[in-house]
Amino acid sequence: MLRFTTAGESHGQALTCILEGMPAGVPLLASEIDVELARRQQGHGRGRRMQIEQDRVELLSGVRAGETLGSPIAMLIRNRDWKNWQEIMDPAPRDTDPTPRRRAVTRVRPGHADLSGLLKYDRSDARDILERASARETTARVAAGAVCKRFLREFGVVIGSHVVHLGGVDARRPELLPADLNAAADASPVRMLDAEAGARAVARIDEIKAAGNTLGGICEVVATGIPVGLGSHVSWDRKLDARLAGALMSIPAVKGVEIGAGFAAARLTGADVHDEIDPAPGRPLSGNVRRRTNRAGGLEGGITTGEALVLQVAMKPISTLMRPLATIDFATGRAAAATAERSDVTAVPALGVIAEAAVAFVVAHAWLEKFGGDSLSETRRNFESYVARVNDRVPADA
Ligand code: EPS
Repeated sequence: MLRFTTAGESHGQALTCILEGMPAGVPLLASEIDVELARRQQGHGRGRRMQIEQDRVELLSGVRAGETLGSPIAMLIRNRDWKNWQEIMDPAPRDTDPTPRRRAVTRVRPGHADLSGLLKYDRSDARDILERASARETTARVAAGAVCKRFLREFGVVIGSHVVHLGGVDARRPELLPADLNAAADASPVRMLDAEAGARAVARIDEIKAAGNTLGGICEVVATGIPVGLGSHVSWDRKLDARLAGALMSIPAVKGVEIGAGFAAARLTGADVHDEIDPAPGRPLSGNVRRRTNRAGGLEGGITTGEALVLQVAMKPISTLMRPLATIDFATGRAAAATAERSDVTAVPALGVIAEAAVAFVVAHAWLEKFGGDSLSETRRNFESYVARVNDRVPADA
């Protein structure tokens, strides 16, 4: 079974990730993972930290001569900023340590994990919480997702994303998405496909930055090349909708996920929502049919339909404001202005890249559940024999 875990603090030595369950024989280069890490660092509205870091992965295990071995893949991404934080983050006690250590955070930020974490973990410096709650951790998730993407690419699955809303600015969604969605989105400083809206979003970010405030937004993730039949209708925890939503909701600051038409479907009638089906010979991945529309977002009954997976992910504004909100000082119990740590004005352009990684992991997990083998070739045989069977079920000349 495919699984991964990450470790690492935002200003610690490094972020790490162990991904286990990837079959042997998947071509994999560190440079391919680095491409995804670099994409995550982009976007107008990021803070100074992204100028310090140039995230690069070191493959510590599980890969040899450019191919996975089937053993756990351990990945390390060093924090360049660590050299500025050693004294603050040193795992060992230091004789010269003041109590608390320098840069202690007690003016807890509304919206961050600071206060709830302090109370839950019985700490007195919110740095003990925020270092792990920071979205820096998503670097390690993107590394895991990059390996999953590389695996899925062997089968023709492509996962991309773009920003559809940022801080009050809606981007027009083209009827037909560009053939290379990520190339088109990555060319925009806010990853929007609508250049005019993109320019307005950039101006809005600059305006909000000057006001010491922050912005949220919405990304759309699209995955193509997935056959009918991943996930299952039979039990709650096997429904792919639930797994996708769970993985996406676990991204820091994400507050909502929609699948296909999402919440809008609840306001419409059945005739306006459900995707009618036509015969379509030559589409083996969907059983030689085509939905006239894809309001279901590629999922019916918790199972993929063979149409594109389409998901939207909503992120709230970042909770570190340079013009801080009212809070309490945990050290004194008195009213105070929240800590204003260096942060981003918005990370919505990066959200899409992180969401792609989350979707890649869930799809790869479901893929291996259905077609799983210890090697890529075994997995491919299982996949091909299943697709051949699906292809036979609906007569091509129906
Ligand atoms: C982030 C690194 C962080 C922030 C941001 C995401 O760097 P630093 O804390 O050193 O400025 O830029 O973290 C947050 C938005 C947050 O709320 O913690 C990154 O690598 O994505």
